[in-house]
Amino acid sequence: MAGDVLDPATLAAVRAHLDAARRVCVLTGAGMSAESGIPTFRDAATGLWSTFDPAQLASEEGFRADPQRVWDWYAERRAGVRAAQPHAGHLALAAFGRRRPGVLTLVTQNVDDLHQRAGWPETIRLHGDILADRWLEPCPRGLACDPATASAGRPPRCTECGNLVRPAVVWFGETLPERALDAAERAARACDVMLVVGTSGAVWPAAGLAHVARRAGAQVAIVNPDASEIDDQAHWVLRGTAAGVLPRLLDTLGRPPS
Ligand code: BV8
Repeated sequence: MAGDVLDPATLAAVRAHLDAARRVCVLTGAGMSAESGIPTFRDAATGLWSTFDPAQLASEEGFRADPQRVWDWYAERRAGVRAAQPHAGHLALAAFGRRRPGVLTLVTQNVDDLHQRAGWPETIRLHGDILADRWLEPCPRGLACDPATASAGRPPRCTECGNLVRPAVVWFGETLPERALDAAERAARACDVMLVVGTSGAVWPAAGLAHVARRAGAQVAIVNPDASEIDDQAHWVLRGTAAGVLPRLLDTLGRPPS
């Protein structure tokens, strides 16, 4: 938060690159939502869930093994997302994007809707939407029922064919939505600056976007209070939090120099 002790020279250097950039790609992870009260993914398996590996819960295998347990885990997380509000960092990113039309591409690993609620609806979602449902299987009868019509239950079940409802997120072992990943990779290749906020860099292929940007010649800056697995891709590291650093990085970057 505001108490972050940031190196003024690093802050000034990253601001100068952002100010001059024609294209900025921002990649956010679970740390972006932490100050809105949503536990990071690694922390999402605490309390009731502390005996489970989140990657096991966030998998088709885990869901098939115990649909009710996984459904309840998501129900608890969904309630947390609905109760959360975007923080100053989300608002700073959206405001920067609006002040500089055509400059910002915002890519998130997060499954919450905080970037959208902060005013950036065009956020590219690599790992889906925790607030949406989908069917576990293709319908054996070829029907196109709406998961919202499923029976009440934990999880709900299709009244026509017995199909289970599951959250519309990308589980471990599942491929990312092709259009989202392609758009994210194009933005990483084309950007002048990549800003990576609040990710451990542990999950692929999302973590690879920092490597793509670096290889393509972008300046890479990381915002994270702790070390991450992709720090070696950074030209600049700002050891602070999303809500503390982003407003100081972006808020006074006004409209582009005419
Ligand atoms: C796939 C939805 C084809 C579900 C999620 C290459 C190498 C190694 C492994 C693989 C590889 N390619 C594929 C894999 C396998 C796997 C993978 O990456 N495994 C890892 C764990 C080793 N990837 C996949 O399965 C992907 N699919 O590639 O398909 C395939 C399949 C199998 C094998 C090969 C190819 C699908 C991955 C998507 C999984 N779904 N989410 C749900 O949420 O329930 S990912 C999930 O974990 C989250 O969405 C999140 O994105 C991710 C965790 O990462 P972070 O966002 O970084 O969060 P984390 O908690 O780790 O870290 C938080 C960070 O925030 C920390 O650094 C912390 O310091 C910082 N922080 C804390 N507070 C703050 C802060 N920062 C700023 N401010 C703060 N206040």
